[in-house]
Amino acid sequence: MSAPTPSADGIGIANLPNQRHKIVAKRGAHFTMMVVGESGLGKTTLINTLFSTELSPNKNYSKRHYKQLDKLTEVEIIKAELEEKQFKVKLTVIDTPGFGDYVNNRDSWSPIVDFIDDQHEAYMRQEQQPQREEKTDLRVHACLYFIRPTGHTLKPLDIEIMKRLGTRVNLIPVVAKADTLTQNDVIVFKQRVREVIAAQGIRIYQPPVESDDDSAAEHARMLTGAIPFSIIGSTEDVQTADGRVVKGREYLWGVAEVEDETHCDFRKLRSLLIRTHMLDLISTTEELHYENYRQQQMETRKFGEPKVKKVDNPKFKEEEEQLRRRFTEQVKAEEARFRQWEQHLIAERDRLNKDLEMAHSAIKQLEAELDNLQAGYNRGSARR
Ligand SMILES: Nc1nc2c(ncn2[C@@H]2O[C@H](COP(=O)(O)OP(=O)(O)OP(=O)(O)O)[C@@H](O)[C@H]2O)c(=O)[nH]1
Ligand SMILES: [Mg+2]
Repeated sequence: MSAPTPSADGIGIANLPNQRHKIVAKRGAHFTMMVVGESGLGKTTLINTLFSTELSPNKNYSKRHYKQLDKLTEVEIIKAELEEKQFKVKLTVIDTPGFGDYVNNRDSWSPIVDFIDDQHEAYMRQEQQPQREEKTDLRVHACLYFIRPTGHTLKPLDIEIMKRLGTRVNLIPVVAKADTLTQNDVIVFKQRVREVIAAQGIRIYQPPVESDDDSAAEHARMLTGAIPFSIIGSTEDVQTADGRVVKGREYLWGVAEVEDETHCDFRKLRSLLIRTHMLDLISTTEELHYENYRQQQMETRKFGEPKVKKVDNPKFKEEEEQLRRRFTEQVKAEEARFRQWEQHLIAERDRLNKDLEMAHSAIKQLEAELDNLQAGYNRGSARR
């Protein structure tokens, strides 16, 4: 049997040996990948590069390619169907809008984490239905996380997001725009990123090393060593100094080639995704990430009960806390205003009472004077 080493062309899965692969091969595979990262790092470009290098019409795949915009999350869903030797792959790529690079911008990335959870949730709910065929399934099998090629290290925001993603999906970190760093800087940067990932306990996808297959094990080790994959994305055909036409980016010093392994790890990444590890990504998602989600949900709610929406969503908690604070402040301000008004009323009442008393005593005095006058008048008229 042939080993799952990267073949020069073709999806490669059709050739895979073991039993599970045969079963999946019969049904066809449904593979969903997602790109995540700061704005402008080349996520959309990488997707297009994948499509224009691997899934081009001159390869013998049948391809249906359409885009769908999810209004709620603003993700773009691109679907394609690949077929090779009667082995079908339904490929779904989810392009997400990049978030800003400023600190504390939870609002922009928590929808992405929610999206992943929501797909698990939707699948779980469908599993609980009596008719369990024909499920719509957008569970993410591979999530590419784009790292800005700063040459320094991971940013706190990267660490925070990667931690959350790593516990939910097969997380594959990539160094974006590798052509903007020198080859040596890429090596150093990748090493630093690996160190931070290890130190921070970020979970990333590790290609499994098969003990019974030497060349596959070697391939897996080579892939693992290349993580985070450095990427050059481009859909442009450019001409190299030696006259070849390749996908790449043109510079004064020459061409940065997408598919040249000395320039970047694009081929390794593509091989992992589309050729050698697609089925492993699918089965680890089912057996590990989906199962984790399912178990967690089973522990926190009764069977069939709807998801308690956003209970442990930090963004929601923060908002709730802010609302509560604002509400308390408003109540306090209102109370103070009321007390002031009450005091003002009491003072006014006192003042009026005093006025009234004064008016009363004035009346009494006038009455007394009147009495006196009357008495004087009576005495006078009596004398006459
Ligand atoms: N130098 C270099 N530029 C790249 C590369 N990939 C993409 N770009 C350029 O970077 C810019 C942004 O690329 P996009 O693919 O739109 O980036 P994005 O991550 O999808 O951005 P958002 O959708 O805003 O999150 C474009 O001008 C691309 O041509 C790369 O590998 N190297
Ligand atoms: Mg984009």
